[in-house]
Amino acid sequence: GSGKFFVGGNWKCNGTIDSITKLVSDLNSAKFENDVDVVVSPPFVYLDMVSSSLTDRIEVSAQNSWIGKGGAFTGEISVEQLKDIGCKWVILGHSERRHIIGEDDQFIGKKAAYALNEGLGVIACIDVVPSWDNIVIAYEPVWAIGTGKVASKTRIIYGGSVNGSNCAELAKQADIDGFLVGGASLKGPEFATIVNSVT
Ligand code: G2H
Repeated sequence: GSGKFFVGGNWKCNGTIDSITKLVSDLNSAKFENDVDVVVSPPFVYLDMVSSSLTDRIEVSAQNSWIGKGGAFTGEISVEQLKDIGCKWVILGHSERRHIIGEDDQFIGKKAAYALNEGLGVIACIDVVPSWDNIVIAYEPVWAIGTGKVASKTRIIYGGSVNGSNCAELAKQADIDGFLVGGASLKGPEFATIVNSVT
């Protein structure tokens, strides 16, 4: 791995005030290993509530953000608004947004650039690669090409049916720096098990 273990809980479009209050209380009383970045991503309408009731040990993430500054964009949420309520991260390019909502690489790329420029962390999702066995990632930031300046460290996390039973085996793999967890992140104790699978 190339950095601190990272575990994100993607709550997707799930939860009510009641269920999320319970989940936050379970997360607040869970014991997490020190060596892991822990992030949860509630639906927009609960983001502020979660951000203000959750322990500082866990950071919050949005599940989407607008491509630029806010304004006349009905139904959208700006990066500035996310930062205003204490949100530190945003998930961009999740397969559900690509396949169900129809977002494409260019649109997602614009969102990522804007969010990063404004200081949000981006959990960038790639979904069409059938197998990673024959891939090396060539990260070539424009500012580093031919300028003599160099970058950087990138964490690669795995998402897709991670749960309390398979996390230990997955976490052992040298090229997995963490997880993006969907369904299993809706249960506090199981999510804690996954966070603590750090090796
Ligand atoms: C993939 C993943 C997390 P799940 O969508 O984003 O969800 O763990 O439910 O497969």
